[in-house]
Amino acid sequence: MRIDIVTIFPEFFSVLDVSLLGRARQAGRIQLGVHDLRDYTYDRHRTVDDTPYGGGAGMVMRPEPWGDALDSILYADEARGTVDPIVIFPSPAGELFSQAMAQELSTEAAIVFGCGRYEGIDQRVVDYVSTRARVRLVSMGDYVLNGGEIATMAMIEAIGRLIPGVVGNPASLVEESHSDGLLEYPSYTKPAQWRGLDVPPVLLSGNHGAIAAWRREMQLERTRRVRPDLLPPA
Ligand code: JBK
Repeated sequence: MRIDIVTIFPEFFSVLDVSLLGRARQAGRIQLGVHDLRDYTYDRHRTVDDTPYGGGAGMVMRPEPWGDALDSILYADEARGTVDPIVIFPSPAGELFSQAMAQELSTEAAIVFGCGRYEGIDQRVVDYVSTRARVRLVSMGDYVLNGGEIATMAMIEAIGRLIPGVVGNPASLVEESHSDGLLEYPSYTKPAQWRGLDVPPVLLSGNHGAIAAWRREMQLERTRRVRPDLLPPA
């Protein structure tokens, strides 16, 4: 998968050099391009924002550098033979990100992330790019961030680990929270007793049927208690 990022903080993405994703890049499973939006400005101060038409607090990102940066990335994709890239703008006004969306996006050949700052990007950037590529506005959740960078990082981690060969043990992909629509059961390891706290005896019983039933019950109990919204109406 080819991933391109447009941002005014390219240094943020140096963490993608390490860990699982870093190894996936070295193995050639993920190709990453990080682009500084300010490289597409032509004034002395490398200005990327301005006051909003119609008034209001905060600044809006001007369309020209965004248009040039995205044109350049989409052109390079075409020249490389990368087919049909999807462009994602992290935004509190977008559709909510989910494991299902991560699953869907992990099958894309190329994703471009546009990280806005300030009060957002001039709407014409989204409107224009929509005429050239598939575009999605995606939200990580209903809280306020300073920009799209951290949301992009979270999406890249969620998507990247679903790419075949990126996570060493594919079984660990199926057993986690959200992959079956329920929260995870609690996990224990050695020692069997610690600070007066015992591992639930069923886990030491060797009875695989009883263990599976107990884990299922724990998943349901946790989900009912903290995330009833995840349960089917019944
Ligand atoms: C938020 O993706 N988001 O959720 C997001 C992106 C940019 C700014 C934000 O406040 N929530």
